[in-house]
Amino acid sequence: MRNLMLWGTTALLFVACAGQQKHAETLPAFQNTGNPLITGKFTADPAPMVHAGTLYLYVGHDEYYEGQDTASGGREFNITEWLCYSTDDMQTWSDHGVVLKPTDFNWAVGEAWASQVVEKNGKFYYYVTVQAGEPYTGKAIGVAVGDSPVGPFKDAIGKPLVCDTMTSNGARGWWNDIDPTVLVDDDGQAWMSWGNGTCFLARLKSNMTELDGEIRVVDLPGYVEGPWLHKRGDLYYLTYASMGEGRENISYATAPSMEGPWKYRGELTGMAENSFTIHPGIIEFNGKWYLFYHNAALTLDGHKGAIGRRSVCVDELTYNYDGEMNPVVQTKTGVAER
Ligand code: FUB
Repeated sequence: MRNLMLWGTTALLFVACAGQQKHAETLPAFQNTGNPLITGKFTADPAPMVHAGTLYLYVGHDEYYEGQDTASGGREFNITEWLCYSTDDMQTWSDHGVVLKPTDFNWAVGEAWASQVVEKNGKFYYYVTVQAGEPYTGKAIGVAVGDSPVGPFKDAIGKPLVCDTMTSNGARGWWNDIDPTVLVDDDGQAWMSWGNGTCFLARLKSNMTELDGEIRVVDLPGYVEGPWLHKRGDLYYLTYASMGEGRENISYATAPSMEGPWKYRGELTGMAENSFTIHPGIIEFNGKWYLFYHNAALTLDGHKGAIGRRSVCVDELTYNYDGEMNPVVQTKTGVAER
């Protein structure tokens, strides 16, 4: 009987592994040839996550449409889905395709702006920016949940996690609730920061789908949008898109705790090639740190890069003795091995 059970377990494991391998083999793949990293599509707002030895990279899909080049007022963007890519070594990348869309939130009417996925207790929480429909207004933050890094993901609460009426209408009014970033601290406490024109910060409840307590405002020099939270050792980092000379660059602040005080530490990058926006995504993987961002240097199907046709890139990130991040030079070679 014991032998039979052992055989059964082995057979099940074999079937499960064979299934996984087949899945990996059938995914489209590409090699890292430098920056831009992703060259098959226009992509933006990179959000890396490491799980079980694999780096997952979530991005928005910038899509060309007829008339895009003369559009203005936010219509330069046409982003209707989020994509996921993964790698075990930063060189060979698998393409998992579309993993979530604004239409997966029945209260949203579109616009797949910046997002981030984090894992807690074996669940994967996908925080997104969308355009909310009635009865909500403006930009809003939603949260979807799944049992695997590549989904399927389902709207976790059936309504926005943050909508316009919940925050002060500072510099950017109805569209300041964008670009969520979440840090799960070592004690399990999760924090979310977001915002355009104003940098908001709040605790999340342990269920990851409700805010816990007040929404604070973090005062950061030149803050525009795209915050990214990470921790290295005992130091907390809040990296963000700031206003450079007419276009965005990346700046950051550090703090000894998520409660602050946040100290401005300077610019991390210059402006991105050909792009008004830039958006940080920072992660440690296999003993190195990486800064993901986007520029608009790619030409695809005869369409040049533009404000709404961006391309995700990656360069290595290093720190100095006191935890400052050394300025990152945006390179063409990226982290491709030659
Ligand atoms: O991709 C749309 C918006 O552009 C993002 O939400 C911002 O961070 C900026 O990259």
